[in-house]
Amino acid sequence: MGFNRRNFLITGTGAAVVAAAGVGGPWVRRANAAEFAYKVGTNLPANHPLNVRIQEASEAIKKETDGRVDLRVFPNNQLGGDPDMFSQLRAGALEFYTVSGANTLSTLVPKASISGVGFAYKDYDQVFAAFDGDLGAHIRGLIGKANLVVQDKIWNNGFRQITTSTKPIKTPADLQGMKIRVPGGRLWISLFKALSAAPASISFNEVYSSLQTKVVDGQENALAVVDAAKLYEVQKYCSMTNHMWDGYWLLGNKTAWEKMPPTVRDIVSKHLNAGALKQRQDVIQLNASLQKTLEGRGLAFNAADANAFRQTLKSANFYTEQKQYFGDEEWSLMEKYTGKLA
Ligand code: X2X
Repeated sequence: MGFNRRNFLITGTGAAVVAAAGVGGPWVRRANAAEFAYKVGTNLPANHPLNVRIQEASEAIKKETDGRVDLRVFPNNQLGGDPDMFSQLRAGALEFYTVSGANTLSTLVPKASISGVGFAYKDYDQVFAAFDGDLGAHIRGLIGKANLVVQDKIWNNGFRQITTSTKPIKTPADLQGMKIRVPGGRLWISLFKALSAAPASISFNEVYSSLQTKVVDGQENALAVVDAAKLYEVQKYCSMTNHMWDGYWLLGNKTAWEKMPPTVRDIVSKHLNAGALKQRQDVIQLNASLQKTLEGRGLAFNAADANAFRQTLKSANFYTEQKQYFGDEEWSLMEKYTGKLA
């Protein structure tokens, strides 16, 4: 067969049909990979309700968007410690990231750490009234100004307790000079310095080993985290101080977020926020029931004198200094829910 226009066309068509039926072209891959395949980085082990509920939301999102959005959860610092994940998020290498307002987020948005003021919020009702109310709206506004996207509902890390390998912490005197691991960000350092401890900022991915090797004597976290991260293996005492509440904002990279059409974004937010509401209850229940389980795993529990701690903080001018740091507007937004602190 000589080369003529007719043969060329037939051959051309045939090649196109073969390619479309075969594997490997981008037009084929699009049929089974999501249009928005996004990662969610977290610092907690996979079995913690934070990850379980994000995973569940991700499945609902995939279904309702007909597979267009696929959020893959990377728990347990698989993508790096908090400072690493935060940089990845800001650079666009990570699309979503959960972070405590008092932890790494506060290095960019200092006032987000107002969620962690010591002995401020009385109980979970007060916390969620504040963060679903005017205080939360204000903080989300500041996060937005820092060019990050934040979902409306804050996730529950819980009220924090102190664990040690050395002794029970019943009053502030027991903390005197104690080397205690705290997360990054200024709030934790000011709180534990005001209580005369020796706080050291260490990323969560290094907490277990720093307790095991006794780089620090203790740490503080909610029982759900002590359990999920198996900190009971390297700690002896758990003091129920409830010294601060802590919560996670679910942050998004703005460019990645805006690539999704508004109707798709609404579906994503709807399921993530519904997941947060369920996760809050999961953690409340876990924190209420875990003491028995953890006692069974060898942790010795004791109560702590919350009033003595609050008095020490007052005498150390902790509240007056924090008020100055946060400013009148933020401080009164908080006191609207907590009552007067300074
Ligand atoms: O780093 C911690 O201790 C943790 C897991 O509670 C936070 O993310 C603040």
